[in-house]
Amino acid sequence: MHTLRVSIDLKTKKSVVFPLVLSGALLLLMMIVGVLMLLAQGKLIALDPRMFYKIMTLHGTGMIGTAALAVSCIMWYFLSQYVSLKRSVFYVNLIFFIVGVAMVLVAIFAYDFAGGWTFLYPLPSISGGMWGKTAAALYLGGMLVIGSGFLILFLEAARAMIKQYGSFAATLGWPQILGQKKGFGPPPTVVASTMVCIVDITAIIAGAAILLISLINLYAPGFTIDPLLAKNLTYGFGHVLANSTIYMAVIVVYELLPRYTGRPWKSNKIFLIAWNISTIFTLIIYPHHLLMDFVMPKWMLIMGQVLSYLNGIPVLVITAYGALMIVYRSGIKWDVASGFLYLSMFGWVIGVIPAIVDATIVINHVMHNTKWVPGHFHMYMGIGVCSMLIGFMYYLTKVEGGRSDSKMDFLTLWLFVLTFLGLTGSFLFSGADSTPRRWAEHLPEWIPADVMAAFSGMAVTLIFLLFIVRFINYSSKIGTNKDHTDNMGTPTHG
Ligand code: HEM
Ligand SMILES: [Cu+2]
Repeated sequence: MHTLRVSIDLKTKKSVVFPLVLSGALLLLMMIVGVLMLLAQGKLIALDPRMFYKIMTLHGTGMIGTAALAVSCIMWYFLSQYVSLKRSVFYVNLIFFIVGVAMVLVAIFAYDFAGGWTFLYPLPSISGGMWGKTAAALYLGGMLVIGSGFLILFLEAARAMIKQYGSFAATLGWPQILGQKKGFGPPPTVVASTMVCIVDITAIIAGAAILLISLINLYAPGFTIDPLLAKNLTYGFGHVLANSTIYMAVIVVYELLPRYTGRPWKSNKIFLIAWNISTIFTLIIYPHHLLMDFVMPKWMLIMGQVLSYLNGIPVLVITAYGALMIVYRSGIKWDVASGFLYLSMFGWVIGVIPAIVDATIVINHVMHNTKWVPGHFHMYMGIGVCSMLIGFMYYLTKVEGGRSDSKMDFLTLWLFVLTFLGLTGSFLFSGADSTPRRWAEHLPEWIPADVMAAFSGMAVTLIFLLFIVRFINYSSKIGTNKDHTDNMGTPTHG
């Protein structure tokens, strides 16, 4: 017996609505900004290079930050079923996020900060006259505020899980892996949330350290840090935070595909081992961003390369395989939400392949600063993470808000995937053609792919606008729908 609804209280259900609307609006804005960059690179509009780097900084920061906020709603929503979370902490993070975003916006548009979302030391303080101390301080401070909000959120999730299950060893299923306990480990959502807490708390602490040092360095230039250590801390933060979005988002797949098919998703031994491996690897593979820094210890670079091959693979394989198995001959009745969740697997798989290519040291020396890199991460962020998010939003408005799927919803589902493939395909093409990334000015030979990307990007943006309108239209009804049976009742689906 199963129902599509999740048994958590109404207030928790409603609490995710505003952050999801906010995230949707911000993602849309960032997409428009992305299209502007492409139009400029493709010489379809004239954009002052100074403005290009400002909006490039905005797009990178805004996309990663907003994606993290949006998928943290997925984690919060489903984790609430198993542990008791303090809702006030969820709101505190939201407030920190809004304050931090405001600081970042002021830094970029009022004070001209354009140092990139990676704020690589010592660039924020040495801008060659492009921006001043206030700009850098507001940007770094804003990032620190956003990071602190997330830190509090993950600490709360960690606290609640440890209270419920005893320890992280238990939530990662060590007793089952070691054979001390028979049967299945904790629910997949708890396993995934543990992983996310471990990697993100570590990442944010590394990030906070380098942000604070950079801030002090702004006002006390004598206070310096070894730039290589700074780069390690920065990527230890940036890589992990960006990467962890997919591990938060995938929770929606573990929770909903079983509800759609009436088959449980259990954490068996292989599942648990895969998540344990990915926990460690996610933390230690960031040196793949430093493959060009020849002064790095060689063993770290080799580790970064070899483990990058393996990093996402265990979780990706058990998840994609698990999704196939759970759906196979289940008689599932597809709707738009489950369609998105299924397609997200595809986005994740195809997004990882170019990443593996890039993580090879010899290839990386040629490819790393080309558009190949944005090509790969736009694939798994766009078709992977965004599809999981949109699937969650469609699920909420349907099951909790009484919306029903229209033909248009199905059409936009396919158009989203196809146009996003067009966008990322153009990026990969540019990369293979040796177009550098992060350049405002492109050579004539590079322009056709930019134009192709610009038009695909415009289509993606328009379709995403439709999703957001659809969500907002039904968002106020979330929690009020009585058509589907309540959690304790009899099933209406399956
Ligand atoms: C319509 C959709 C999108 C468009 C048109 C777009 C466009 C772009 C462009 C043109 C760049 C700069 C490429 C270069 O280096 O030359 C870029 C970079 C980037 N994008 Fe997107 N993007 C889109 C969606 C996304 C999404 C969904 C995410 C993540 C959730 C994302 C995250 C990033 C990041 C992190 C960068 C790197 C910024 C940097 O190099 O500092 N983008 N995007
Ligand atoms: Cu990375």
